[in-house]
Amino acid sequence: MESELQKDMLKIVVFGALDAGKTTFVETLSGKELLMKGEVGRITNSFDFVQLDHDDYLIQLFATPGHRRFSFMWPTLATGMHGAIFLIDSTVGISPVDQELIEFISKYDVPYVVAINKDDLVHLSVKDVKTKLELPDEIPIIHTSSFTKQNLDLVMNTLIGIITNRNNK
Ligand SMILES: Nc1nc2c(ncn2[C@@H]2O[C@H](COP(=O)(O)OP(=O)(O)OP(=O)(O)O)[C@@H](O)[C@H]2O)c(=O)[nH]1
Ligand SMILES: [Mg+2]
Repeated sequence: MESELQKDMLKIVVFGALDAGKTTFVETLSGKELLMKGEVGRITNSFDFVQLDHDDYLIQLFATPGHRRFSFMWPTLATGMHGAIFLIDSTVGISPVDQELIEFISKYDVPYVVAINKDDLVHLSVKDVKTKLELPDEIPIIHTSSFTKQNLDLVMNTLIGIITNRNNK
């Protein structure tokens, strides 16, 4: 088996508004204790970090703070990322912070996947999300639940597939 050191590293960053479920997403997906869990009173004020062994890659997975007060962290965490996951909180719908975040992510020339999270509570339509965020056709939009693990692997595999295709061109 290839050792972790021989694998290519991918930096993937999870964005989303306050409480969208970013920390839970990273914890559930990894299934292990985070190397960094930067929260106080369940509000992330710095970042979360975990390292994952994924087939050909070593994934460095970060989650950002959603609170507007800590948005100064977003550019720092985005530096050098190979791809992003953007979480929407289905129980809230599309908020002004979502609009701001999608603009922010789009400025980086990296692939991203939109996850409509908390699908176990409220089901938002893909069409609605796509229209409200004015997403280009090529952006994958996937229903997820950080609680039930619904489609978390699919989100990660979809994003890694796009990054790999792009790197091979
Ligand atoms: N039902 C349900 N609850 C969720 C899901 N994801 C997260 N939660 C809950 O939503 C709340 C916020 O989750 P966090 O993972 O802390 O959200 P966050 O996006 O990291 O929050 P900030 O980093 O502070 O912006 C917690 O009570 C979670 O248990 C989900 O998919 N379904
Ligand atoms: Mg968090």
